[in-house]
Amino acid sequence: EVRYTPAEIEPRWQERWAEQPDLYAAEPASSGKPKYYVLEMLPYPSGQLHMGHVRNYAIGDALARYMWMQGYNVLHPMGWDAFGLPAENAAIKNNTPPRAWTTSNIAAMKRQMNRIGLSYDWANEVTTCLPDYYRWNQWFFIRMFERGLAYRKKSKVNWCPKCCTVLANEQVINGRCWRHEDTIVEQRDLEQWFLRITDYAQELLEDLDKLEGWPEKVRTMQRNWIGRSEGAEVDFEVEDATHTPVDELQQVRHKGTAVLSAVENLKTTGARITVFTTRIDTIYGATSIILAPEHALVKEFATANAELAEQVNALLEQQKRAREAGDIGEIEKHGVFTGHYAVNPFNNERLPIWVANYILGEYGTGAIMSVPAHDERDYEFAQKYGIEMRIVILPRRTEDADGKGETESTLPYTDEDSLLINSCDFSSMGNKEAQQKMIAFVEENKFGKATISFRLRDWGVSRQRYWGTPIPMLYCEKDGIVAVPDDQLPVLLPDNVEITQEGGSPLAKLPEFVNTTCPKCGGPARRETDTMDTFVDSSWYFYRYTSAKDDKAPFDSAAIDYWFPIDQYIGGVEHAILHLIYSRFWTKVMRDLRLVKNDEPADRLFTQGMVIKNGAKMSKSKGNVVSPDDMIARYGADATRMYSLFAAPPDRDLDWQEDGVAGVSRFLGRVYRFVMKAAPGMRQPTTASGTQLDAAIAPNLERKLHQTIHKITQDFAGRWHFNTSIAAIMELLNLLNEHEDAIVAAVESDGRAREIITNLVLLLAPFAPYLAAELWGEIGGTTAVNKEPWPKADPGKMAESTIEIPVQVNGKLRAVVSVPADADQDATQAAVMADARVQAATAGKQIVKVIVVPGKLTNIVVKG
Ligand code: ANZ
Ligand code: ZN
Repeated sequence: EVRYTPAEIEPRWQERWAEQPDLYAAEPASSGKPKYYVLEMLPYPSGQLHMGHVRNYAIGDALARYMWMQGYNVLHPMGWDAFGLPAENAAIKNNTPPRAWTTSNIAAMKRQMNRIGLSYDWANEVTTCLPDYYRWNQWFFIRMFERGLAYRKKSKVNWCPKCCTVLANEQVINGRCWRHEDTIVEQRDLEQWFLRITDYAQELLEDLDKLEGWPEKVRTMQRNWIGRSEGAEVDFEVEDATHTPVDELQQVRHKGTAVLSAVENLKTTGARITVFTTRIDTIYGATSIILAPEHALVKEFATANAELAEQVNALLEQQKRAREAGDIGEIEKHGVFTGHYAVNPFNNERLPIWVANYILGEYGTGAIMSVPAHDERDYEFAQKYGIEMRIVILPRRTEDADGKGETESTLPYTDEDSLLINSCDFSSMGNKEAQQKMIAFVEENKFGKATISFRLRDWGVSRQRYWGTPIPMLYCEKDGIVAVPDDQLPVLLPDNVEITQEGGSPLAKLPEFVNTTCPKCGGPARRETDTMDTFVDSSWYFYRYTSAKDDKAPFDSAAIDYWFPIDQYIGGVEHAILHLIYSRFWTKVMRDLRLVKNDEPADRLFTQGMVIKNGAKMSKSKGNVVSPDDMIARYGADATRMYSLFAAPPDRDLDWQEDGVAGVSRFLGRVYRFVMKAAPGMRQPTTASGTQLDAAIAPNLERKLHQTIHKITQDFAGRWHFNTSIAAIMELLNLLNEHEDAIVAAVESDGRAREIITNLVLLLAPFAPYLAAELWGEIGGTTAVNKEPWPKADPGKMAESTIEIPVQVNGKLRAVVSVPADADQDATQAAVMADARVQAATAGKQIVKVIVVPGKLTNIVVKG
C-alpha cells in the first residue's frame, strides 16, 4: 500500500522548481499571447505569514495557475511593503537596526511562500525599502512638486502619540490611530507636505462607475469618502454696527415677505461671509449666519471682545475633544452670538452672526446660513438658543399638509421634493427649479456661485519617522524650497540613525544628512528630514513589477501598455479606502505625466474574507493564532492551502478548523493512492487489445468527469466558489473509487480510462500543485503540469441520460421516479404510473387527472 507523504513530496518539488527560474516567469509582451495580470496585495514583512496571507495567496495562486493552463501569459509577482513603523519599534525593543530586521523577515517569509508552493515570478520582486525602488518615490514626488501637486503648508494635522508621527485623515478611524485602536489621535499644527489628491476628486468619483469588476461595497465606501456635494456659495455682507444702531431697525415687509428686520439704506463693513449651502432653495428661511470657531472673521470679532474670545476658545476646545473622541459629527451643540449682523442678499434681512461648535472650519467655507425649519442640526441649535424658525418649504401635496406641516412638532421638514412658500418671487416654485433660478440670480448679481464641495482632503504625506523614503527636498536661505536634482537621486536613507520613541524626525539629528549645498546657488541648504507615508510605496509598486530592474525609469512604459490594467487584484477589504484610493490617484497622476495610458490600476478587485478561529479574528492578543508552518508540518502545504479554499467561499469569513485540514489531507491521500494504482498502466504505451471499461459504466464516469470540469471552469469564470469546486472533485473521486479496479485495469487500452486519470490530476493542479506535479510525473507526464492545457468539458458527454421526476399525489410528494432525460409527456406518464410507490399511493382511488410537466414533475389528482 502506497502512502501519501507530503513531507517527502513537497520539499522535493520545491527544490526542482527552484532550479527552474523560468517556470513562473512572465513572458515578454512580444510573446503575442493574451496576457493576464493577477496580483495579490504585497505583505508587510512582519516576520511570519499568518493564515490571512495564506488564504489571500492561495486564491491568487489558484487563479494564476488556472490562467496559465488556459494559455495566458500570466504575470504573478510578489514583493515587500518594507518601510514602516514596526521596524522602528522592533529596533527600539531588540536593538536591531530596521534594515537588518526587515531583511531577515523578508527572507523568512519568502521561505514560507516558497514552501507553500506559490507560483511567483521572483525575477521581478519589488522591495520598497531598497534605494532602487524608493528613488522612484522621490522622482515621482519631484514631478508632482513641479506640477504643484506636492506642496507644503502649515496645517492642523492628526498626531498619534504612540506612533509619534502624523497620520493622514484616512489613517484616523473613529478618532483613533489605524495601528493603535486604543489610542486617541491628537491635533497638532505642523508644516507638512501634501499631495493634491483633491485635484482628482471628481475623476476619482466618476471613474468608480466604470469599475464594474470591483465590489459594490468598496465603491460605495470610496464614494462616501470622496463625498461630493453640489451646492452654492453665497456672500452675506457684514453690517457696519457703528452705522446702524440696532434700536432704529424695525420689522418691515420686504417685497411682500415678512422678515425679521431690514433697513433701506444699509451700511456694511465691506467684509463678506461666504456660506456654502446645498439647499439654497431655503435661503428665505435663514434666520442666522453661523461661523466655525476657526473662521477668520471670528478672530477679528474676538480681538475686540475678550469675553467672546474666551467663549470661542471654549468652542474650539469642545471641537478638539470631539474630534479626538471620534464623534465630531454628533457633538453636543454650543454656540455664542457675536453681536454682529450680516445681510441676506435676497431680501436685505439682517441675520445675527453666531459662532458654533458644530460648524467645521475645514469643510465648505467654514460658514453656513442656518435654516432651522429645514435642517436637523440647525433645528436643534435654534431650539436651544431660541432662534426664530421660518418655514419656507412645504410638501408638494398641500392637501396632505392641511396646516399640520407648519406646526413645530413636524419640524424640521427636510424633504427635498417640495414647494417653496414665503420666498418672494420664488414662492410656489418646485424646489429643484428654485435652486436653479436662485443660483442664476446669485451669479447674475455677483454675490456667489454654484460650487461643488468634496469631503476628500489633500493627502498629508510627511512622517516624522526614520524608516521611510526621504522626501527629496532642500531648504535654502536664498532660494527657499528646492527639489533635489534628478541626477542626485536617490537621497539615500542613512543607516547609522539613533531611533527613539520621543518623536521628532530621527533624521534631523544627523548633521551629515541635514547639511548640504543648494543646487541652485551652491550655498548652504538644509535637507527635509521627514520621510514619506508608506502608502506612497504601495501606490505604484505593481507597475514596477513589470520591469523591476529598470534603472533609467520607474518602469518600462511599453511593458505597462501590455500588462495594464491589472486583470485581477486580490486583497483585504481593510484597504478599500487607504491603499485603493491612493493607488487610483497615483495612476491618474502617472497618466497625466504620460507614463501610462490606463486611467485605473485594476479592472477587477476581489476582497477575501477574514480567517477566524472560534469566531474571532486570529490575533496574538486573542491567543488564537494558527501558524501556517505548523499546519504545513502536520498536513502539508497542499492540504493547508486547499483547506483555505475549501472551508468557505473566498469572500466569506473562514472559521479555521484543524479537523477540516486533516480531512482535506485524507482526501488528497485517496487521490494519491488511486492515481498511483493506475500509474504503472498509464506509463505504458496504449494497446488496442486490452481491457476496456464496461459499456454500462463508462458513460456514467465520463458524465461525472465532464460535469466536474464544467463546474470548476464555471467557478473560475464566475464567483470563485472554490469550496464547491473542490467538493465537486471529491464527489468525482467517490464515484471513481467505486469503479477503481475497472478503471485501473482499463488504463492501458481504454482512452476513456486514461482521460479520467489525466484530467483528475489536471483538475487538482490549481489547488494542490505539489500533488498534481508529483502525480503528473508518475503517470508519465514530462512537462510542467501547471502549463498543461486546462481540460475542456464536452457538453455531449455531460448530459444526464436519466432525470429524477418528483411525483405528487393530491399535492403530497409520494415518489421520485427515474425517467429517460428525453422522455416526452406520454413516456413520462407511462414511467410514473408504472412505479410501485405511485401505484400504492393511488390504489383503490379514482384518478381524476394526471398533470405532467416533462423534465420537471408529475401531479396526480385522485378521488375516493
Ligand atoms: C443651508 C441649509 C438648509 C443646509 C437646509 C442644509 C439644509 P453636505 O451635504 O454634507 O455637503 N454645512 C456647510 N458647511 C458646513 C460646515 N463647515 N460645517 C457644518 N455644516 C456645514 O452638507 C452641506 C450642508 O451642511 C450645507 O447646506 C450647510 O447647511 C451645512 F435646509 O445650508 B446647508
Ligand atoms: Zn540656494
